[in-house]
Amino acid sequence: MDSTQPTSSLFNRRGFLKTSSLATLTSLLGTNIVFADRMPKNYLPLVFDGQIDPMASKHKNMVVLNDKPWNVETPAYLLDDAVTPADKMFIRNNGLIPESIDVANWKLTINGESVKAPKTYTLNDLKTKFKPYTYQLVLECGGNGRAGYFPKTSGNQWTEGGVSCAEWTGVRLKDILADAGITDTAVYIGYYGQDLHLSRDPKQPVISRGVPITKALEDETLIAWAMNGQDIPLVHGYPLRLVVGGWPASVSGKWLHTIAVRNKVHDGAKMTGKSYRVPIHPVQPGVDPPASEFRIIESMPIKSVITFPQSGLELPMGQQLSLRGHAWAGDRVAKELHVSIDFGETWQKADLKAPKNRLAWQHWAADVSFPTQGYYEVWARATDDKGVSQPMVMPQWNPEGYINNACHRIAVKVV
Ligand SMILES: Nc1nc2c(c(=O)[nH]1)N[C@H]1C(S)=C(S)[C@@H](COP(=O)(O)O)O[C@H]1N2
Ligand SMILES: [Mo]
Repeated sequence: MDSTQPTSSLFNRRGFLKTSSLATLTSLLGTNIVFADRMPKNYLPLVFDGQIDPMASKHKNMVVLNDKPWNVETPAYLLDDAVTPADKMFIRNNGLIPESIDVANWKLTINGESVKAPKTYTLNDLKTKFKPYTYQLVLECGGNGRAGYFPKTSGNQWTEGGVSCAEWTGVRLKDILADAGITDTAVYIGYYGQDLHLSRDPKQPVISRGVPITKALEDETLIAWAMNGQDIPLVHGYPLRLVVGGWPASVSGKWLHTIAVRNKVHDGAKMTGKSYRVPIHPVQPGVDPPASEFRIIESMPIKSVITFPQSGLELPMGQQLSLRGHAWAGDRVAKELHVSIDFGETWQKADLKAPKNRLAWQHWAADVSFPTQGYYEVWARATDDKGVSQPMVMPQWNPEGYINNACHRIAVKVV
């Protein structure tokens, strides 16, 4: 477990709450404290004794890939909900969870070369001076699927579960930028969050990424303070987060305090070098070209997941199987989804629903029958509105192991 004490500055040495309110505790816990009104004043709930373990508020079958920093993935069958609940949402941290969140004084600053004048907003300004919007937005880590590449690439070995689709509420970034005033030199935005580098050196940046101004100004690009109708859980960016659906989730900055409007491509931590970039031209697996031959990953590729049943199901002979899952396509829309039980030889069309809103994932379902007893694999393959489909086994290999959108497969034994 992480040896740091992410809540230490919230509590004094005797474990009494220093700053805060029930709202903070609720957010840290990811749920309400029932009978909170009967808790002794300044009482420290047991769960906070020692350190915050982000797994305390996660489903027990979540898979820890790394605990320093925390990287936790969701097994595909746990992604079955229409909207991903907090306890089944993957965690991808590059640094340490912030130790003290001063909600009462939290501010968002808009600055950078291409704002008319820097401007600062309190949380209350954001909540009261702008119109709030709620969208379901897919956040998929650029490294999701990395474990499927051969030769193996370094980094967290995500399988299928570095993806979520929660319901985010906040204000449109475009409304804030209109209020602050930007100039026509604006090219990109970059975010800054409050997390600490693993070295605990406050001068070392953790991650500061962004998107072109056109993507930043889309209706669905939110500065969010709520997830699934509640405060954003601490580990997912409490109290404020940039949420940009359809692009690598690394552009959705957690613990957000500043957005810079840049007159050039943002050059913050993990924007440069080979981070979140792939070779411009296809490379032979294992070949790592110089950084100048890489491009920034923008919209994520078409992808889908089978969320029911869990791989390994034993099904009685003669019984139909009702499969289901989700499909998403970055900035595009998934148009069709097909399933195969014979290693891709023949395909059966599934029922694929429209997204709840742009950049939300889409639910699909299909009933399949198996001709004989024995071992089968069920494959799901989505196609986007430009006719691009998922590769069946492995897409173009790349040195950092990004954007593996190969078909998800599950094993079924008919007995
Ligand atoms: N401040 C900050 N924002 C961040 C990160 C981070 O380490 N620090 N990780 C990014 C990456 S790489 C991903 S994939 C998503 C993960 O979001 P989640 O942990 O809420 O699922 O957050 C992004 N935003
Ligand atoms: Mo990520």
